[in-house]
Amino acid sequence: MSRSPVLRRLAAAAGTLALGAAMVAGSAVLAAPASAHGAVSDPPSRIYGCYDRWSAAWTDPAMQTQDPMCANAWQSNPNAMWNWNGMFQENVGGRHEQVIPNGKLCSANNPTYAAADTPGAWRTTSLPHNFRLTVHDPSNHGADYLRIYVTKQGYDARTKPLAWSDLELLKTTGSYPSSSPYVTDVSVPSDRRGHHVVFTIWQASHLDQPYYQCSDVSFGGGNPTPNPTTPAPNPTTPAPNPTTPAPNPTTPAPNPTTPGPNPTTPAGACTATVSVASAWQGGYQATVTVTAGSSAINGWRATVNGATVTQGWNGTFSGSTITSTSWNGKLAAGASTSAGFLGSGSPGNLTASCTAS
Ligand SMILES: [Cu+2]
Repeated sequence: MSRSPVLRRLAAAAGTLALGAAMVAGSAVLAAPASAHGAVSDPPSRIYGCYDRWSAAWTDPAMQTQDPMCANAWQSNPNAMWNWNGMFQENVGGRHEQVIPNGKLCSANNPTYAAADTPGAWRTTSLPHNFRLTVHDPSNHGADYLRIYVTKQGYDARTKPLAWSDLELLKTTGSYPSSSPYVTDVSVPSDRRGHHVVFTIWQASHLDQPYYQCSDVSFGGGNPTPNPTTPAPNPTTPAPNPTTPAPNPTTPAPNPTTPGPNPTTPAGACTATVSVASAWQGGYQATVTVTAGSSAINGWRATVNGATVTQGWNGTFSGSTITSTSWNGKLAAGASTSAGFLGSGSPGNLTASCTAS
């Protein structure tokens, strides 16, 4: 069998990855994840599933043939896989369809997880039309509700990025106390056959912090959709630098804290705080929370002192200065929004400041 250029390139990248992994301590890639948040674990959501199936062997070239979409996701951003539990937005106010654009549903509109939006031969979980869905949440945030959708018959998960119009709402649950897991029984119309996507919104209770995730499932007895044998799509980002050590997920994650509005902040001003959501050897993930003062603001610029930002989201980043985007710049008096970033090195003592515009 002759191999396509893409397959050859992937094989070469895997060889590089394997070399890189051999250079770092095995314990770095074998340990349990940091646990600041949670994910849909059954049927496994895309990023969680890739983490769960491959974190102990993420440099194994077999992933490219056995689980090609996971191979693409791991190559796109290994940090995202170790942070499988962070697929959320904040302060959405229930406006899920306004905040998450079509084509970005499976990443929670979080660029860190962009690979999850790529259509393709994601590995599916075979399910009956009545099944039980589980959200695994080591941080015990509780849930205001779980909202569960399934794709309409005819939707093709292998070719089309998921849009809201592809979904049929199945149920919205009541609330759950803050003791994970959150479990609900789901009934899918019997016309669904083959590869479908179950889309779940988990509205956590500790903050206005909804999580968005796609689980690839297969309905209908027999073996309607064999699991992947097709090649992964062209990686859009280069393979990770083999000399970069794998993130070490053994470091416990501090509980992120989000401050309330500060009543002493003057009109037309803002405050910013920074909290580290999870950390590992050589890097960390942090959230910057910006809060308007006693009057509304039209935009903001926050600077994180002491951070070396490698990747950010929900803002425009220049070094460690974050400028608000079109969707999170306008804040009512006392309202908050957040941006996030991956930093290199140790987080140390981070502080943040804010200027309103
Ligand atoms: Cu959390």
